[in-house]
Amino acid sequence: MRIDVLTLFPEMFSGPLDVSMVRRARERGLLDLRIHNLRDWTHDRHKTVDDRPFGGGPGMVLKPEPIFEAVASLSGRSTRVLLMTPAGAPFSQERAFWLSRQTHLLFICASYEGVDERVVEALVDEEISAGDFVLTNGGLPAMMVIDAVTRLIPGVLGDDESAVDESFSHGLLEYPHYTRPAEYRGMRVPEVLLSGDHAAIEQWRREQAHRRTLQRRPDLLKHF
Ligand code: JCQ
Repeated sequence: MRIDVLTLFPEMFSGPLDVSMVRRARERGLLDLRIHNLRDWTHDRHKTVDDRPFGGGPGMVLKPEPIFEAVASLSGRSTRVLLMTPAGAPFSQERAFWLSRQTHLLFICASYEGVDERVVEALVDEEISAGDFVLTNGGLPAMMVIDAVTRLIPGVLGDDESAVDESFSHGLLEYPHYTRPAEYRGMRVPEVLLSGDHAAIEQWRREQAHRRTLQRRPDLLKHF
């Protein structure tokens, strides 16, 4: 998969995408990730990317011209253009899986100021929200989506790791996990996990997942 990112702060993207599984995916050629500075598509001396809003009001708005030119130069037949914004559809594991089956994603990272609506109308396929809060710019949400999508690209996760995913795709929160030692500072691992009774273990985990989901995220149980 190829992923292009348009941002005013390309420096943000070094670090999170240079470690762990995203790094491995890039090294193995499963992910071709390219970070671009939106200012590279300006033509004036000051590399102007924003301007005052028509109708007045506070803040600035990202101008359409640099974004239109950047998207034209970076996108092809099969490009999916994504805009990170609190006004978008909430991101989800289901959306991550769908995006992981695309061949080319292009992220537009706007700022709190927002972007000229003609960009949304003419260029953007999908507006995605990382949650109900406002950030200074869409860089962190884009990195979040890139991380969630990358681990689902076929061949990135090992078979062992892929199984972990299933519990969330089943729509429940994960059951609690334990490792050695069986007792630590007086805290014991639940006996059933030490029993070797795989049917009992499976039942316990199912119950724990349901109980947790009911307690913490009852909204998730609507699917059941
Ligand atoms: C994304 N949750 C929060 C902020 C406007 C495109 O317009 C805007 C973009 C941003 C940056 O993204 C976020 C965000 N998901 O703050 C305001």
